[in-house]
Parts: sequence; C-alpha cells; structure tokens
Amino acid sequence: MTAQLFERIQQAHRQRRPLVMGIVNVTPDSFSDGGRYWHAEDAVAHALDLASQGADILDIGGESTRPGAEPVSAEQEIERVVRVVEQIASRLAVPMSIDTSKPEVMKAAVAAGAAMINDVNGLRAAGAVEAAAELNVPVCIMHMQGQPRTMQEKPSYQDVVADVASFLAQRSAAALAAGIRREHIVIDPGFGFGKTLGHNLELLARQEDLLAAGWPLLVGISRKSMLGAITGRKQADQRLAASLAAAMLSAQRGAAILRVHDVGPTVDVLKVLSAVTDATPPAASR
Ligand code: 8Y7
Repeated sequence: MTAQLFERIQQAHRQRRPLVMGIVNVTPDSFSDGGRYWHAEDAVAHALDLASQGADILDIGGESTRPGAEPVSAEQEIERVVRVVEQIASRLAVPMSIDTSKPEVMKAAVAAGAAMINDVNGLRAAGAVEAAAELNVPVCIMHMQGQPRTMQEKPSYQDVVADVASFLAQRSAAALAAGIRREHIVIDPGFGFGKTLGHNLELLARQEDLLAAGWPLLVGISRKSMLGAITGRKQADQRLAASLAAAMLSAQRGAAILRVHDVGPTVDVLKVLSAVTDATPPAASR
C-alpha cells in the first residue's frame, strides 16, 4: 500500500526532505470575464502540468488571499473548486489540498476528493476546527495578522518569531482539543500575511526556531512581494530565481512542504540539496 499523505509529510519533516506543493488557482482574474468553464478547464490543465513537473501535492484555491482581495461567498467558492477537484481526482493520483477558510468549502472539497486542508486563517472561522476534525485529513494552520484586505497596512509585533510561534501553539492546541489527530497538524508562519519585509526576513532567518514545537512546517514564499522588494522585480513572474533561492534557504532550515508556483525548478533545487546532504559526512567525522 502506498503511504498516506500524513505519513509522507511526517517523513519529509523527519528527514528534512521537503515535499513540493504546486499552486492551482481557480480564481477568475480581474482582466477576464471568461466563463466559469474556461477557468475550470484551465485550472485542471495547469494541475496536470504541475503534476508532470513532479508536484507531491496540488493546492487548489477558489478565493484570492492576496492583500486587498475581496471576499467571496461559500457557494461561489464551492462552485469554483468542486468541479476542478473532481476532474483532477479522476485524472491524477497526486493528493490535493483545499485552500480555504470556510467549513462548507472544506467539506465539499474533501467529499470531491481533496486529501488535505490549507487554511490561511488558522481554523479560526466558526465551525472550521470542527469541520477539519470531522473530515480527518491533514490540515495546515497558517498565521496571519489581520484580514487579507487590510493586513499590510500596519503589521506590528513584539518579536515576530515568538509572536507567530505563540499563535501557532494556541491554534494547534485548539485543533487537538477539537479532536484533530496530532499527526495531521502542519503549521505555517504565513509569509506576507500581515508582515513587513523585515518581519518576513526575520521569520525566514530564524525559521528553525519554529521547529521547536515539533510540527511539520509548510512554507509559501514563491513569487511573493518580499522577493520583489529584495530584488526590485515588480512583476511576480520575474521572481523565479529569487523564489528558488528562498526555497533552498527554507528547505535548509527544515521546511517539510514548499508551496510553489514553479514546481519543476523547485524539484531540481531540492535534488541538488539532497545530493549534497547525502555526500556530507556525519558531524562527528568532520
Ligand atoms: C500561502 C498560502 C497563499 C502561504 C499557505 C500567494 C493560500 C498568496 N500563501 N497558504 N496561500 N501558506 N499555507 O502569494 O504562505 O501565494 S496565497
């Protein structure tokens, strides 16, 4: 029998060999008013492409969580993602996570074939933690300060790493209390979600501190504006090299899952890291 997704995540965490999660957006872009079918087919084609590039997990999202994005209803989100999840499940064996904060969407997507929940809101919506417990799948609990629409206005922390770790400890305790299995919990510092460039850099530099709680860590930095700020590249699709450098740094600091747009190039980065790790003598003999 092939290993369950949670076992693969735990193994990636223990061995410090991250899985690659490919991003599949099912959100209509603001410049296009093309039919919903078109967007669904597009998303499925993109998922097939990411799978062929070596994605271990596909993250399916029907609501934009970018800074300034407007919220969508549960009905709209379900309409966008369920058909896509079903079509991918019928064509691919690659497990999917559902990127949502809404319990109704979690239930509909898992019924359609999703095998994991990715909640940027850390299971704080009414009914979310109970839904995740009932669905009995791995769940990523992410930290965010504020709400997507306004989170970048004035992010503020005492000590960003300690504050994020404390939030994640509280939310994972709430998850356990609601009956979510210990081996199903994954945490995420939420790069770019209510954080300045300085906060994001400190979180990446001190990423190992977040491993102390023992949970596998998911990291999403791919193409984010922090990389634009560092490199001066204003267009997100010009941030491949910066994204690969960040993926490497995060992998070296113990990430268990890397959430990325550019799956194939990230897989190559991880192969190089793994090859050098395999060739590194144990500390005692150095
Ligand atoms: C993250 C995420 C986004 C992240 C997790 C983007 C949905 C913004 N970022 N989920 N989602 N972690 N777990 O630029 O960092 O991809 S959306």
